[in-house]
Amino acid sequence: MTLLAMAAALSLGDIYLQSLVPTSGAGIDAVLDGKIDTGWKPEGTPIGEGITFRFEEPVDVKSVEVQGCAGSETAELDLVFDGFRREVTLKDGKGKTSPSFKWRTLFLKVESGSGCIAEVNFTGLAGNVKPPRTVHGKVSVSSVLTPADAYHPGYMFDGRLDFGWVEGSKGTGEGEWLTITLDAPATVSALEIWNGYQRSPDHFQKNCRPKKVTLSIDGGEGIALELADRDGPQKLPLPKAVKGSAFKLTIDEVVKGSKYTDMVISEVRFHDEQGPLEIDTDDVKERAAALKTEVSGKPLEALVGARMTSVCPEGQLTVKLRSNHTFAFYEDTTRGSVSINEVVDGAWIVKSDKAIELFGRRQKISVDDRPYGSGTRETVQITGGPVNVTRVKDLGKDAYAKLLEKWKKGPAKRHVGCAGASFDAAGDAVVLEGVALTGLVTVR
Ligand SMILES: [Ca+2]
Repeated sequence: MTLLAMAAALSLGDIYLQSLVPTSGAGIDAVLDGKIDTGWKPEGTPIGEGITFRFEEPVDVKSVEVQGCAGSETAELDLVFDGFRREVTLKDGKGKTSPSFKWRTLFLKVESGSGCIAEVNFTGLAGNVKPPRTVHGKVSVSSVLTPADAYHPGYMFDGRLDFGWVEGSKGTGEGEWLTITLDAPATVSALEIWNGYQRSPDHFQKNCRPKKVTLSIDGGEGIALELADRDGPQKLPLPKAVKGSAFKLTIDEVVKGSKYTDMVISEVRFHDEQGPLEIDTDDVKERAAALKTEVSGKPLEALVGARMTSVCPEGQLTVKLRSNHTFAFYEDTTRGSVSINEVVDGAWIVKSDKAIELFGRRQKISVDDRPYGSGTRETVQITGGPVNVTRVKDLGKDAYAKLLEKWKKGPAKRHVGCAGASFDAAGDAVVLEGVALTGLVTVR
């Protein structure tokens, strides 16, 4: 062993991820516990589901090795490193890839197979990769914008940068507060805040974000802190580390949004002497349980967690509504010589037995490859609104015939131009109709 190798071996420690977030499903820490008999499995249809691994700093790994659970001997995965996609095939349950660049965020996406992942191993790092360190606590806030399922304070601690707490009082958020009460006291040396609404630059600009805040620990004297007006994380060191369990953050001054008066914080983390500390709250789990109760016995129940795809091949639409109130849909269209790929994701809520509402962002990539075409263009915008969700058979023959007539005159015609879209063939299919989302889909 060379001196360098010895030094490296001696310095082996644990590397804590900043975030480890599954799109759905519980027990995500099992993919990093070193045991092949424990694993993570998404809820519902596995295709399109996945896990986000985000490191504190860019990493230079030698390889990423994935081990499927027993029964997942073959599967196709996409490993997306900071947006760069590598295909990985599990053979005899194993597969790996070696990104040849530094990256910070990996999205492991299931393309086929059972979706059960037993282990993910990162080689070439000076330590073992671990889930974020956590401390359990409760959060309360001065107000929440309606609907709370889209904006509740638990979203400040869910590891997702695109979900946050949105206050719901009149005004622009000055005087609003949040309190975090930890089960066990922690010695906090800094706060880390993802300021404003970081779902997209559009969301960030249009909503209010804190500028000056006061932190009070266990009712002690307030510590004044100031945030920069930018997205990404920002670490706010305290003048000295303070041990406590009740942390109250009051918003004293905001930067006003260009469109909305709502103030947003996307993510909050503590730092103690060992590094970042994630706060584990029950909000997201409780709301997922409440959603299951809400849709129980209703037509929506069969759709939650299921993968819905277009009835007609030309439709090119895939929709997923998850029980944790997140959704994603993918739509590919062609207009003349321009091909358009759209991904829409965000939060969804139940509006009624026959309608949902979406709150999200639309990421649109259009490609025009003609010699004088506009090339590749990418835009991200706020989108959402109500969407009627009705089974064809519940709509009835006459109403469905009227709908077909209307759709055939517009862009939705590609959803109904095939034999499978006839009333008799499409009985169990679902009509989705709204500004952000329209199509005829079925669970496959
Ligand atoms: Ca969040």
